[in-house]
Amino acid sequence: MMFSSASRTLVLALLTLGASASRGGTPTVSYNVSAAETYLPNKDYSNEQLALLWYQVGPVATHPVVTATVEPTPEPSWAGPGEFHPFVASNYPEELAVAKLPPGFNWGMTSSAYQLEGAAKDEGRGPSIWDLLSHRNPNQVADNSTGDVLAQHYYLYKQDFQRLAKYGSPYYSTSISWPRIFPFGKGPINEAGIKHYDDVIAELVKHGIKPALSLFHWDTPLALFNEYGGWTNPKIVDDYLNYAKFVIARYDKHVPVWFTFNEPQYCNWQYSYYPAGILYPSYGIGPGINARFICGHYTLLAHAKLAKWYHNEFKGKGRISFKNSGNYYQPVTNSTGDLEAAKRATDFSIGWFGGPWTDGDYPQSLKDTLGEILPTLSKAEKALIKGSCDFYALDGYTAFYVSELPGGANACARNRSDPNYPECGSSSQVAPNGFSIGPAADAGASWLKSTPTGIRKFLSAITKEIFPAVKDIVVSEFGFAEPFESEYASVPDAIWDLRRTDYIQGFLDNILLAITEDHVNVTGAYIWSIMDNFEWGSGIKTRFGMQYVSYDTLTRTPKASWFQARNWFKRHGGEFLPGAE
Ligand code: PNW
Repeated sequence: MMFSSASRTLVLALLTLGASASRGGTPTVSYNVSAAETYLPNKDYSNEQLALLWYQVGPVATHPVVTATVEPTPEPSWAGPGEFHPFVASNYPEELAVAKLPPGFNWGMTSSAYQLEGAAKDEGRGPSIWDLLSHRNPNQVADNSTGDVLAQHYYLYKQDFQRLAKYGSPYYSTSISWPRIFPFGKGPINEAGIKHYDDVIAELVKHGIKPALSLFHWDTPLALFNEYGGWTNPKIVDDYLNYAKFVIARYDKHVPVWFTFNEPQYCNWQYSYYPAGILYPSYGIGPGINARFICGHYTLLAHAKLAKWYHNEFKGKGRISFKNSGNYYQPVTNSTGDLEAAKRATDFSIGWFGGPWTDGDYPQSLKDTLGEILPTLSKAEKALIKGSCDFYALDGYTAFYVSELPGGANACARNRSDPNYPECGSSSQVAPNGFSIGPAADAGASWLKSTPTGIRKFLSAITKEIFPAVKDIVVSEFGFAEPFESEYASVPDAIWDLRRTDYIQGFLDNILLAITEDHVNVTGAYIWSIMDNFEWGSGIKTRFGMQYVSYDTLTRTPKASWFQARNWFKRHGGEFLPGAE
């Protein structure tokens, strides 16, 4: 096969498997050393090792037709809707009548590797923990979907980028799949995976689309989880650096924006609740609050090490940061308790990873509340973290009201069995007047309400109060899951996504108001997502795409929001590619 160097370990080749291959069955793996074959020093064992990893996942589906890279066909001429129903109007016609975006404003669509590529087992890719979780963990994914096939972007990227070029957005933000390049997370390199990404980057460059690339979007190589528990073990830092440096060295010439990590806050749920019987590290700690903060710790260190290497040693050409999952927390009243609760909520979400903008350390409230649960940062580590981001990247989707707990935060912070520990505040998306804080998204994204004025407040709060050191902020993701979109029997009905269209208009308007009225230096905005994809625990039924994906025919159809966004960027002086329609 396509591994460039042989792995010398025989350990996994010695496994005798007695695994139940059906979805939901608990795999049992017995180690039968007596059945070992003689170790042959010149034999490449990586294919056996890879087969064993995939055996742990179980049978992987493939698309019946699209199994190789497809050349693009001519684009249909798409005209947006609007003859009998207008687009969504701006709520700020006077303030924004002549408002223009600053020159060079970065904008475009987004996606991530596992959520869009499909072709899960093809061309030498190793499994990530998400292959295992989606296949093996009952109730992990609400609609039982997996990332096996999806929109087959792995083979249809040429068509997808041709469409983006016609759309004219100058940037495209996506991620590289670590286990496509290093199927075991480290060790042998998969040449086919590299060739694929070489082609992907070349295709973007051909169209003049600038890639903003995330090196990690939650798809930890399964082999590293098996070996040492993924992000709960310090070994992950070097393995990540080895992979990330390889990718940067190869593509930096063409990549003006690097994200070391997508939302390190994912440690909250990925390492709190992972099913210990299914993800079963042979080394490492089990799920829970310790794992959560250890995961965050090694993620922050890995980010800082890579970013410092990027500028100081590698002398990279681009800018580097990580994407933060952050929502605006509004205190319900101006009482001290509510104000403190909102501050705590912010500390525990974006403050946790705010070191690059402060003294490099964790917020005091985390240290006081978590005690020995929170790893300590040495002086040298703090120095490494401080200043390790070139700009602030905010994935800011929604907003919450926050109030003080009835017993106060302090009692909770001292009591680890309090159900609200460690955040020790109460957050809600129901306003005091009984309405939800904004119109709700699909039930599969129950955390998401449309709150456009929240993003404006948040952009000011981050740059003026929370991290005044931030001089440049990018909204690296925002987007909406139209309620019930998968319920429509007809695509023409589904693509009139009025609530998403309203969300996009409102967010863009408020991002521009933050620039023109509040003087916040917002330098980019990226919409999640280029097309419908795998929404983690909600699967494919919850759709975030600006294009509708018909999973039977693999057709992508632009929705009304796609046109609304393009009209908005045209009206407000957004830059378009020369070939744009
Ligand atoms: C982001 N929240 O995740 C991720 O980067 C994407 O992979 C994901 O598909 C997208 O948003 C939509 O969910 C988030 O609870 C998940 O506030 C949850 C939250 C925010 C972002």
